[in-house]
Amino acid sequence: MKIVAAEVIVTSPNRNFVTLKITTEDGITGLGDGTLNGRELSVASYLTDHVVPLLIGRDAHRIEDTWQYLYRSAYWRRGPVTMAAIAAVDVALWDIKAKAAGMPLYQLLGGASRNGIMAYGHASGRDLPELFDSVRKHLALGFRSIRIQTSVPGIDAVYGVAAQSEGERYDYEPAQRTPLPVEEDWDTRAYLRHLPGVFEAVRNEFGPELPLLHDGHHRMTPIQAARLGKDLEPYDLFWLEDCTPAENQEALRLVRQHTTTPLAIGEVFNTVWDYQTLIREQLIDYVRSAVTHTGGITAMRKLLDFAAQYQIKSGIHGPTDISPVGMAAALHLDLAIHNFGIQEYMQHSPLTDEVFRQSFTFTDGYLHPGEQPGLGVELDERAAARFPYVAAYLPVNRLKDGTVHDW
Ligand code: GCO
Ligand code: MG
Repeated sequence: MKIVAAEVIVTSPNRNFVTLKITTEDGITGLGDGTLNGRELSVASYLTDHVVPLLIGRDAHRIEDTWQYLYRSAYWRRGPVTMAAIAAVDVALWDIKAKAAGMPLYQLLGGASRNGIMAYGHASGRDLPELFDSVRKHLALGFRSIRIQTSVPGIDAVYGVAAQSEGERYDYEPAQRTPLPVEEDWDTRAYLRHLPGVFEAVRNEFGPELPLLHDGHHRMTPIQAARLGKDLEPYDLFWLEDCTPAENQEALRLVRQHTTTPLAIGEVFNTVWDYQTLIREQLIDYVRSAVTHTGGITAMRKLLDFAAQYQIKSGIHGPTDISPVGMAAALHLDLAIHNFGIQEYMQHSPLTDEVFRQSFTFTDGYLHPGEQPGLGVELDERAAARFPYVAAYLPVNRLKDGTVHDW
């Protein structure tokens, strides 16, 4: 089944998305997500200038061969731009194969291993009443697992809190449409003092059963992360995410020696190599990669199979900067694998849903990819054309003295 066309579509219904559409000689089309928040046009160019010409005339059924061809032939391996571009091709080819088979993609991946996919939502607030309201709002939406982010006294703008606390749930978008990145500030000692009290209050208000998560966003040193993990133990977290900048994988040994709080890492990683030490030494509990940033279904499946040998589970990245196409790919994989843990889910805006028509559902805390052949997502190209690309930047974080910090 020859590929006759491949087209990159950049659209911005509230936020930017990069989608690859592949068409085969018998008219089947497949969609892949290549969105890299704040660096979207690099992936669009990588695809248009360097990948699309290689796809024309190839057999759409040869997914593994195409993956290896794109990964190895470039010579320059790994990196978020390359791996997002490969993911876009890979997911589009899986979409085509499943449509050709007349099955939802999860069937080709081995069929369902569960009835539904437990999802967690993002609650946040500048103070406890606002945070409690946000938790209640998420419970009312059906969420049964909730991430808790909060402001810290003395810090003016904490990433992921300010943007979400106003207005509707889909307002959370860390990339701002400003000419320069927004600057946020940070003080790790203040954060370490404040956070355990927040979790104590949330537990007192909502009881012991609700699974609670927290994202440290790479801001701590190993010894600070060890202390936070220990201080949070009484509140029984489902996970503490990205506690350190984990490209230093060995650093996690120290954190692990000090705390039994489960650890989740990897949304900024893009290959299995980034996890070698973390998985082999069982230094983490959940793999946070996105299908969109880690070379697609083909590569994620291998990564999660490797993790499964060490009882490490999936926690696939699913913020709104993963398009509905990337989300659907994650959901088919979540349903099929044995070592599923949890799925992050932040609903997209109504405008995004107008451009990307989806068949996945969210009921009583559980997602399901639906039964349409393929991924179950269609792109309305006329609607997409109404929303041209708008430059947007992720924030910069600075310590009180002005030093640039992780965010
Ligand atoms: C998460 C993430 C996101 C990222 C965002 C960057 O856990 O969902 O930390 O909020 O910051 O994807 O583009
Ligand atoms: Mg995160």
